[in-house]
Amino acid sequence: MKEMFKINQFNLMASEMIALNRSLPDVRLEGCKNKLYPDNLPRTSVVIVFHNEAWTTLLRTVHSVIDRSPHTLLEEIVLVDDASERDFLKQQLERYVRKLEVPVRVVRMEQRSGLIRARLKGASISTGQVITFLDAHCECTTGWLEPLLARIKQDRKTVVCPIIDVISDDTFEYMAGSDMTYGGFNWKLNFRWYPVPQREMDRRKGDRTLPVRTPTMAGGLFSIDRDYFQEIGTYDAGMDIWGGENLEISFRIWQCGGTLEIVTCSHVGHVFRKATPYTFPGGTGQIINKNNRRLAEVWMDEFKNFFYIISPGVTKVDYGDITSRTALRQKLQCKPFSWYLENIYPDSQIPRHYYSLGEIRNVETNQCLDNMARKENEKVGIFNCHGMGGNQVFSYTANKEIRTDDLCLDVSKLNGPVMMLKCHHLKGNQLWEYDPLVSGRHNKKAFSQSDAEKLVHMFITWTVFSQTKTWDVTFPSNFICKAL
Ligand code: UD2
Ligand code: MN
Repeated sequence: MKEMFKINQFNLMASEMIALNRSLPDVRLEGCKNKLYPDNLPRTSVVIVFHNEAWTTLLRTVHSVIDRSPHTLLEEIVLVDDASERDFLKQQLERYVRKLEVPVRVVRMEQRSGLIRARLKGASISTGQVITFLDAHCECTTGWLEPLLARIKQDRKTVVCPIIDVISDDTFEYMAGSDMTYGGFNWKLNFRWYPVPQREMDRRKGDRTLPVRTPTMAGGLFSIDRDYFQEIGTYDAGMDIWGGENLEISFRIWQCGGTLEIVTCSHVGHVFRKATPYTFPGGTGQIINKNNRRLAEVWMDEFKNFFYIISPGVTKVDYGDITSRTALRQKLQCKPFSWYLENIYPDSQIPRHYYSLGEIRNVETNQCLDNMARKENEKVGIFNCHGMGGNQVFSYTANKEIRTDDLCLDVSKLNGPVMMLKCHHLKGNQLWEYDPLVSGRHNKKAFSQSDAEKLVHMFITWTVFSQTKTWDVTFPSNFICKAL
């Protein structure tokens, strides 16, 4: 079992013991089970790209689509082989799918191209009015398709994702995903799930069966109107192998006038893995950084600096030519990233309003605040400044937090210690006041230097439940916050 696990980074032995058409629990909310949808929904092509996928997971994906979708709504299934090296994925696969009761086409990339260009290929040869993308290790559950298509029929500029349930990489047990999480991202441009905020619950008047507007999509599972996919510029074909395309298309949809939603009545399972089983020709980090740079350069305006400053080294990676993508943004007259942060993702880790982004340095000792292992519930550290961003980057936000990514400086007890805790947006222990009088008292030298370098001064008072205290406990007294 352990040997086989390495092949795909999931329990292949378990997968092989499970039927390709196994039953699954109906995990939908009760209110979803008897919803009615129009008869004349648009038909979809289902595009599944794969590189060296296991036979059983790939075919279980295909069977679950066929078994749990009304065939009147299924135009075809398109399997795009991204230059796999396994024999069983060649003729054996073609022979197998020929017998299935829904047309399944197999197309092959001539060389390893990555999931982005493979999906573009699949989309270009497919013919359905809607295109539905799935990873190659998914299982669709009862009623997954109708709510997705119905939403697109209502509004062709709405791009829809199902709730992604978890298929255990160890036991293949099927576990319902939550309708109370939606997609976001952090300063490193990693996609992350976060709790659906209250404003979005309110907008739906508490009805959890209504779609959730989500700032980003996970990437693998979504449906989109074919013409709309064209109109908003499909994918960035300059992105390689894996990564970045999910945030890129999410930003693009929102900034260019579309809507991105999680349709909570639709559930599709996915095998989440802890490691990637396949190679990244050219180096994993290089490729992901390149893709992320392309999306940051095209879509994020000045907010790309949060990414650059926290990920030292990223800026050394060449991101190629982006002129066609910036031209697209121009042509579609897309809104600025600040609009997206303000209106679509106000709970973002990247603050829309901030005064300073950089290190917090003691000019006398040349030591900097450092959040060490970027761990929650750790005391904030003080180390020699390295000027490389990463753990020594903080921003002072309009909410008066001193934050790095999703962690905030927090003093819960009188006289410290100062901890890094998850930002809670409630001010209180995470509210930092800038008081020039107090900082002036501490160090005049800092100010004389500051004029030349546009230093933002020190924040040394804190407010706990509206009581302001001067803070002279854990920090050296004369820190300054300086833009890197
Ligand atoms: C997530 C997405 C995935 C994609 C990725 C970011 C979900 C459930 N999955 O990662 O779809 O958006 O984030 O890029 O939202 N593949 C190829 N060629 C390659 C590499 C991968 O065809 O060079 C295929 C692979 O076989 C799979 C799909 O692309 O079917 C996605 O890859 P993954 O499963 O390794 O990505 P995942 O789920 O970790
Ligand atoms: Mn996957």
